[in-house]
Amino acid sequence: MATLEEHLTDAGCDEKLKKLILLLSQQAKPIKNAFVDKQNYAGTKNMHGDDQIELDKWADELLIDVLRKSEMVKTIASEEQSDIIEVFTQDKGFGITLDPLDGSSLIAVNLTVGTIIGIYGDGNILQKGKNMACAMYILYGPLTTLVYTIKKGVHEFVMKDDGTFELLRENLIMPEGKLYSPGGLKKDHTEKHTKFLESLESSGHKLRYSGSFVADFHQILRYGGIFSYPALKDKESGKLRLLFEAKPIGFIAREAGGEISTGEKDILEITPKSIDQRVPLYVGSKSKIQKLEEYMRGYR
Ligand code: AHM
Ligand code: MG
Repeated sequence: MATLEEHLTDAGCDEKLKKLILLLSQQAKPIKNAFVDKQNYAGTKNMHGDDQIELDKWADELLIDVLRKSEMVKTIASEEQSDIIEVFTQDKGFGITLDPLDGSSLIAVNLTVGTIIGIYGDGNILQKGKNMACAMYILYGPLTTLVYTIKKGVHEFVMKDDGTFELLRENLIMPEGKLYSPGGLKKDHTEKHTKFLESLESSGHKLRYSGSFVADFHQILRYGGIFSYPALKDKESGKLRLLFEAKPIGFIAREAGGEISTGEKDILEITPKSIDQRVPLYVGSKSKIQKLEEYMRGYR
């Protein structure tokens, strides 16, 4: 089975981008190993008001430190940091977005969490998601796996004991599927969203929701269906963050034949105004996103 490095080479990946993806993949082992010792709350909050877990902060600092030293990166934005980090580079350098540990409330209950990464070729992270050079995530579950796309298919790798990654599945395509993963409290859902969820329920869709977006999305990617974290009655933008969560996951979904939408428009077409922007989010099989948009327009 091909290693991640061989796979990137065979795909004709640009040498610098390959080096960067491999560098990021090498952080999976130290992060996974740190789960044992870094379970406590750090006693701090991030800019979104979430309590930071020790491991969250540690993984954030590790990734930022490694990227700063890489001499390949111009800008870094992390869900755990309030400002964009500018790094001096000789040439143009990449732009990176990081959700160091998505789903971190699940660390304490030993459910799957993950690192979500977006890579922009020209250092500008405040541009449309469709312009990304690469999106990837690492899942820390029973296996540690890595999913990436450089717009040449979506591929999944598994980490071996030495921390390197080996191909598990190539060219993932999201099936139509019958799962739904609904975020947000039912009492806060809008009428249109509720109607849409009821249509899924009455047509035999099964509810699967863990509270870790990246893990819930991975299940949708493999088995098909739809994940939602919608606009809520008192929070029009929902919960999930455009830069750190929506764009990279959407980039992977689209490449696997799926779609991502706010319910009204394509998330990969949104130019972010700020790094902490939130967005109502639906991601899943193409026909389900089409149906959802019809519900949102009031056509159903
Ligand atoms: P996090 O990045 O701080 O972990 O927050 C994002 C998480 C997502 O992974 C998940 O979809 C959502 O928050 C869960 O929220 P809720 O607890 O409202 O279901
Ligand atoms: Mg997150």
